Amino acid sequence: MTEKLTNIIKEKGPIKKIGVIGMGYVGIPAAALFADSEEFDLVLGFQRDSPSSGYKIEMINRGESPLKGEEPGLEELLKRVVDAGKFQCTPDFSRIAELDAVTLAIQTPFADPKALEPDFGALKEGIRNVGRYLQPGMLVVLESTITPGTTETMAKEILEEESGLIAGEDFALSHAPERVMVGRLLRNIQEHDRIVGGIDEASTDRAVELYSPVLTKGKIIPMSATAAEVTKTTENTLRDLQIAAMNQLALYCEAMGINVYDVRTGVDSLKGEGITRAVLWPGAGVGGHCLTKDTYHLERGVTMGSDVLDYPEDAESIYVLARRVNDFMPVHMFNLTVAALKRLNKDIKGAKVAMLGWAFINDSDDARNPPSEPYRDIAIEAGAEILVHDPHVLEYPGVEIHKNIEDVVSGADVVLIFTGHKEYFSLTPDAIQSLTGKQNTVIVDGRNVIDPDTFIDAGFVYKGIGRGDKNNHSLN
Ligand code: SAJ
Repeated sequence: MTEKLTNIIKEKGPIKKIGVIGMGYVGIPAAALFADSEEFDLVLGFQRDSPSSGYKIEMINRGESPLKGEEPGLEELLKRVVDAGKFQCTPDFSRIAELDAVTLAIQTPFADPKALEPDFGALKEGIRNVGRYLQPGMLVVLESTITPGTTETMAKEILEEESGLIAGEDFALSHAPERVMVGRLLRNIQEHDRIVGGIDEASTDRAVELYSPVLTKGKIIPMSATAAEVTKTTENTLRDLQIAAMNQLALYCEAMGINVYDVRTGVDSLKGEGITRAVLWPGAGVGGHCLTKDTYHLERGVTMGSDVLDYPEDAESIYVLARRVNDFMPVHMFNLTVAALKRLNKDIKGAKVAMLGWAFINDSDDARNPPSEPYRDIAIEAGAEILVHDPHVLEYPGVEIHKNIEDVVSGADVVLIFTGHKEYFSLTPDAIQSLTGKQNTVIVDGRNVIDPDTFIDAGFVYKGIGRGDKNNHSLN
């Protein structure tokens, strides 16, 4: 920590004016909550006036949220702070110069999911814009999910290069990762504990001053910037690992002819006094924009580490292995499909497959990195004819999403359940049989939605993830 920065900040006084860069599902609620606090006088939301998202500027300045879907409390909060003149949206990045603190909440997607290289292009542009107008004593906070080491290296370098100022001496620099879930944005920001990590103590302290006023139930957990980056990527990496542990167990249970859900109930019964196991759920795969990428951020971060990693020779990272197990599940769904058809002396080639569920998560329209996509790709490759139903997903590039389940199931040889949408829990053998018109329709349950015996007794050829006790049932 340098005296110089501490003195400049003391001279500047408490944070009063804040900027938020990136008017998306992280930036908008964050800006509105800063504006709603008595501690702060003005919040500026910065949005490029681009053809694709420039419309947000006008909308936000009318007090309307450009975010899709239900966000409890956000519309009213936005209206209130805009009408009070405490929050406004602008494309004029030069106004950064009048602020005390700036946060950046800019997406860091994969440039190409196969390459697993993050696309930091938009984030770098945002950081460069801040650097151009950076003033002594300002605080800069990165909220995006980033590879551990990014704040201390890439962000610091760009800000210093653009401003001619020195991080940790002339300005404060921190990382405070977002932990919000669509549908509960405001509540998550207010109630989740907030990880706040500075490149030095003065930066951490200034970021603690910025975030404390918006927390209700949540508390601040201060640490270094790199520890904060590792915390964020690790919380998703460990979740992915826990899911992979259950997916691997499901595959073992199928091989051993037992029901993974009996085993899960048994293991989960060991509770309390610190002996609880985090047993998640096996399924048709892991999708979304968090768990599919954060493991690779963590893995890349460790290569940027200061010391050589001491690790068992030639052993693969368990985290990367977890990703491989989870990415295998759609392939396993395909293998179950082929095995079931074989029991009817049918081939996947030319088979009509009805896929129920495209979204990566139950009862949602979010179809980012859906496990259903790799299944569809390999099944089409193998010559199957695929129709996709999803009650929530409206469209997806290159895939026709049907809204009428009858259109998708009629004449099908195979019915697949890929997403546990609540609509699918009421599927009955008769309804499906009358649509498929088949003596023995194949049904493959990827999300433990249907009761195996109900369908087996009605003549279906059943396969289910983890259902080793049912997957080789006798045919009626
Ligand atoms: N999944 C399983 N088995 C499980 C849980 C999930 O197969 O037991 C699958 C889901 O079907 C889905 C994928 O994993 O395809 C991801 O599901 P998710 O519930 O983790 O949802 P995400 O990807 O939206 O994760 C977000 C993360 N939140 C943030 O990044 C702020 C994650 O850290 C949260 O733990 C998670 O939400 C949550 O708990 O809701």
